[in-house]
Amino acid sequence: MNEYENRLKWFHEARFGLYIHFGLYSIPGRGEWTMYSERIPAPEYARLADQFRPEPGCAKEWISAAAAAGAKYVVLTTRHHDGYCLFDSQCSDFTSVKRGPGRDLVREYAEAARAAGLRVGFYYSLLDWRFPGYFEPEKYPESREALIAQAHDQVRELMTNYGKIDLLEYDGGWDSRLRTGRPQWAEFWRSAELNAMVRKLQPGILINDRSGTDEDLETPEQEVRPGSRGVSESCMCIGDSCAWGYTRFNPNWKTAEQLLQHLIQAAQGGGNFLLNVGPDPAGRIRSEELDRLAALGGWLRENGEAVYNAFPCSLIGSAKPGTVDLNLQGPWTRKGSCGYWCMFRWPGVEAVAVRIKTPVKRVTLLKTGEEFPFEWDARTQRLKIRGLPVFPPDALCSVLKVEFEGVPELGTEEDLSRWLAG
Ligand code: JFZ
Repeated sequence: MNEYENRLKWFHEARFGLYIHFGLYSIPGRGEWTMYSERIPAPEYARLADQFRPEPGCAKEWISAAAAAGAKYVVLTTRHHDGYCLFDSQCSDFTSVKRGPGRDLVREYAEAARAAGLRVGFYYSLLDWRFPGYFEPEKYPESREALIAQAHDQVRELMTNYGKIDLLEYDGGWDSRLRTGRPQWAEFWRSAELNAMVRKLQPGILINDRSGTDEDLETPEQEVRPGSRGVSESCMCIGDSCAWGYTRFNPNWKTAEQLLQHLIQAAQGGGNFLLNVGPDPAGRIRSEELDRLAALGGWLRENGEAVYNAFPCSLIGSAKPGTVDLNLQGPWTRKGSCGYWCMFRWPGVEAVAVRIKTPVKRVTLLKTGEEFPFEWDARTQRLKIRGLPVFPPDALCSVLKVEFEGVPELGTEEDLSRWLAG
């Protein structure tokens, strides 16, 4: 195992994390981009801090929700694009310690997560809308330099004052007019230097690629997709067409079935799923979100073996949620020589998988261990599982665990018409 794989070990074991977007923007309830999208002047926006009174113990509630969901790590917005820090910062007065609740919410969060055995992730936005030098760096060079210095100083604080941090998720590395690419972002923020400092302070940490340098993780948004450079962590909102931060009148929620399909899809690609909640101004996670998290947790308690530390499987059966897939029942994940056939669409009493090259030893229903008779032969490469229940044994997704004689391999078909003759 090389050094990178070693650092990634917990990440693969985890597969599922809870993302928390919390800040002053929860008060208007129109999402975390409100300050910019409504062009709210900085002093006016800052007054939200005086109304910001998250309930005591809210961080503990986030962590219980994450644990109940079966998530193995959490990521909190320590500071979003509006510049308001949920932590104590020496280089800013716009923090939850100095203005508003008078509490270090990042500390409460990190302590609660560790106490519950969850890995700790910090989201940090490099850009800060309060700086004219972010929008017009040539015109306001002093502001630009102050912004970059703030990023370096605050990342240092986050990496120094809160114990062991497992994951750093940068965001907001782009330029305000989206004219440049990742190499230019890295140059602007002096990201190589920044990340060298982070790794010195937190040797085991995983870092995403949004400061412009490649680092450890890619973070696709609102879509589950394997990484092209590094390992992927796909992040997603619980609703569609809502924001990441609290969206008071959220028009549509994804179902627990859809969310689970995304999670399984992530595992099938060898990556993680980071599912977002946006607590309300009191810091409470709303019931629509809690219900979905609990449903996922219930499923994971019985079927987690198919997801935690599971890796890609070469067998056919991938169905990307939100698309139509005429091929079989759903994706396979794999651990060693075990395949986990995650059936989004239960087939009824008989399930058939094709192009199975590796001999099959045993087939069971993952959640009960009940064994089923099967037929497989090397000539047809068809696996036929019989005697299954008529109705899906799990309302969300039923998993058949198939034990093979080796790592399952996909069979080839040189004459694609051969099956016609039997
Ligand atoms: C960013 C933020 O602007 C947003 O508010 C939220 O925090 C989200 C998690 O991250 O939005 C992005 C960042 C990157 C992409 C898209 C939206 N991207 O790479 O496509």
